[in-house]
Amino acid sequence: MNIIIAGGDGFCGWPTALYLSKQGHDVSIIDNMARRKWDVELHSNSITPIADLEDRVEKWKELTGREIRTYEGDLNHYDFLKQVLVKEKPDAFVHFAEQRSAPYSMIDREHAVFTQVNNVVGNLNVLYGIKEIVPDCHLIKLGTMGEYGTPNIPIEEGYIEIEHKGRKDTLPYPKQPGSFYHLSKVHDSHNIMFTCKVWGIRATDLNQGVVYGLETEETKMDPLLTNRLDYDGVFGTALNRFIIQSTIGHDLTVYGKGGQTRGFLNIRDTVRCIEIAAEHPADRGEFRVFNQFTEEFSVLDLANKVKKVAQEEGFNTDIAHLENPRVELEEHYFHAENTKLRELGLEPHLLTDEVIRDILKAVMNHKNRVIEENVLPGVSWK
Ligand code: NAD
Ligand code: USQ
Repeated sequence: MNIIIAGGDGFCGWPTALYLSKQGHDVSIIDNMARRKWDVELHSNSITPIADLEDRVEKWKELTGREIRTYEGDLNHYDFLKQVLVKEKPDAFVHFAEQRSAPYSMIDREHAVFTQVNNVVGNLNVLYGIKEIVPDCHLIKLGTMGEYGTPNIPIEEGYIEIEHKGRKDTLPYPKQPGSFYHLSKVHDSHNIMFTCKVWGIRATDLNQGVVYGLETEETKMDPLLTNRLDYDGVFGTALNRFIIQSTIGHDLTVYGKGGQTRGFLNIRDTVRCIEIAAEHPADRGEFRVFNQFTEEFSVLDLANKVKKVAQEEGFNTDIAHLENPRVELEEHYFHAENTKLRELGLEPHLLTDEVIRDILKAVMNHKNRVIEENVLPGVSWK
């Protein structure tokens, strides 16, 4: 299968590109390197040193004989996108290429506008590109579990059956996102759903939970293939942040009470979920939604798990309950369905102490790269 990975230089996209290439697919990457520029803007970095994309793909070719073509450019530039689609004629377009940090989108008006324009217009261009150039191409779009928010009823996979005033219908599940970033994903989902209906686009929206971990079998093959790993208060995500904090002797930064519960998954499962979606394309005109996570945890559960493993490894780790910089429920009901990917063959890598220990040991080697001022949260929702 010819597969384009948009956002293929990023945390999820890079290991996915390698994995799909190893599985025998003909892979190319689109990326505008924006994520590396946001590090410069925020005076931050990946805790792991990451090679340039060109060096990464060259090393991959040297090790495996497999070529991954790269296109440096922006999805917001439609002429660029069209040229890539004409050249590659992809069977599947995997779309990771968005600004994905909730805090970044809440910095100020400029960052909110940038996030929504980058994400919504980029995605709209992808939809037009598919319609005009490769109408049969399957769009595999990364959405987020955060589109749903935290309702007081179980979260279904995209749709809910409703009975109202004696009539029944199956409708899109209500969305209550918690940041301008998460809102951009909701806007994307609506645009995709609409174009499936009116143009017959085939699309899978993967509502992914928070991803943790660092390496996959492929990224471990050589230091030049190492994945990025974020720890700062803007791009770092809960579990990865806690593990890195424990290695530098920082208290684990639980925001508020810590009862915030989310879906989580290992990066090894992210790459497999994309493969599953690609191998089972949506039908023409179908807007299919999968909830892509394997387990649910509260933030405090995660901090306690990390604290236990870190203490076993000799670290003096404690948990701090910081004033919550976000506006969100800190104690709430949360249960989401996630059966569709399992039915198609996903075998989850669950979060054991050993998994935490492995990530901890991997980041230990790079802990001198951590810029400590970047660890505490600096962006407020109010
Ligand atoms: P990332 O920031 O590491 O990677 C995104 C990549 O997309 C970057 O390399 C960036 O340079 C590129 N990009 C951004 N805007 C672009 C544009 N307009 N044109 C071309 N390239 C562009 O993010 P990630 O963690 O790999 O997340 C990938 C996707 O998965 C995002 O859409 C995100 O919303 C979604 N997601 C991530 C997580 C997570 O925990 N990391 C969880 C759920 C969903
Ligand atoms: N949190 C803490 N302490 C921290 C960091 C986070 O308590 O040091 C809390 C947050 O307040 C929030 C929860 O942990 O309640 C998750 O925060 P996060 O930063 O790990 O994740 P989030 O902002 O939701 O965003 C991340 C990715 C995003 C993706 C989303 C999936 O950055 O791209 O869409 O996870 S989900 O959360 O399911 O929407």
